[in-house]
Amino acid sequence: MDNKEIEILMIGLDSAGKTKLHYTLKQGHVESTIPTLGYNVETIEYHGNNFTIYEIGGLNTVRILRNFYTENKSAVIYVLDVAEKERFVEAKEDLHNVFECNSNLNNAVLLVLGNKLDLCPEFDLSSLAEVLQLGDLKQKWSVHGISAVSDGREKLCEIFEILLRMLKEKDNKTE
Ligand SMILES: Nc1nc2c(ncn2[C@@H]2O[C@H](COP(=O)(O)OP(=O)(O)OP(=O)(O)O)[C@@H](O)[C@H]2O)c(=O)[nH]1
Ligand SMILES: [Mg+2]
Repeated sequence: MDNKEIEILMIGLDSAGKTKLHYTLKQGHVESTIPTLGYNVETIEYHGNNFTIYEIGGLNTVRILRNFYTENKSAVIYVLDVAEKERFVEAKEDLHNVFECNSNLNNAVLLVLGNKLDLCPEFDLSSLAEVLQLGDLKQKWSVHGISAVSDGREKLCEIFEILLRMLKEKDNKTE
């Protein structure tokens, strides 16, 4: 299989766990995080592929930055805190807003990560498709559960396997 250079936009509301996930993927661990007041970019090598993740701070005032980083993105990772149910509607609106405002992302695949599963292990991930109204999106999507705190790097790297599979399926369809 050819080695791939894959650019990813990672977004989600503030405090969803994006930075925690990003640095655990990159370094294997991270002690503590502070709200991201801009963006972080890291390239992570996985099985010969380079995944460059552009992670944009989720605070209301920072979120707008993501609109400048949508070019050449094959995938969007949307991180959601499953323990913060009172913000699900806000997350749904945020997610749809991103795709409505950025036609660059029309062809991207979407991976929704239900994060902080350690806080509510009984959470029904399959409910997220409806909660976030994923069926209304034209992008190909998938939902996966994680804990950026208790899952190790190896487990979190399943995300890359899922993305590779989604991108391959999409390529097969458009050939
Ligand atoms: N229990 C638990 N806490 C988590 C998890 N992921 C992140 N956190 C905590 O949630 C808080 C916010 O995490 P961040 O990674 O800084 O969140 P963020 O999405 O980057 O937030 P912004 O930079 O504001 O957009 C931190 O205190 C993390 O330690 C998780 O899976 N489980
Ligand atoms: Mg952050």
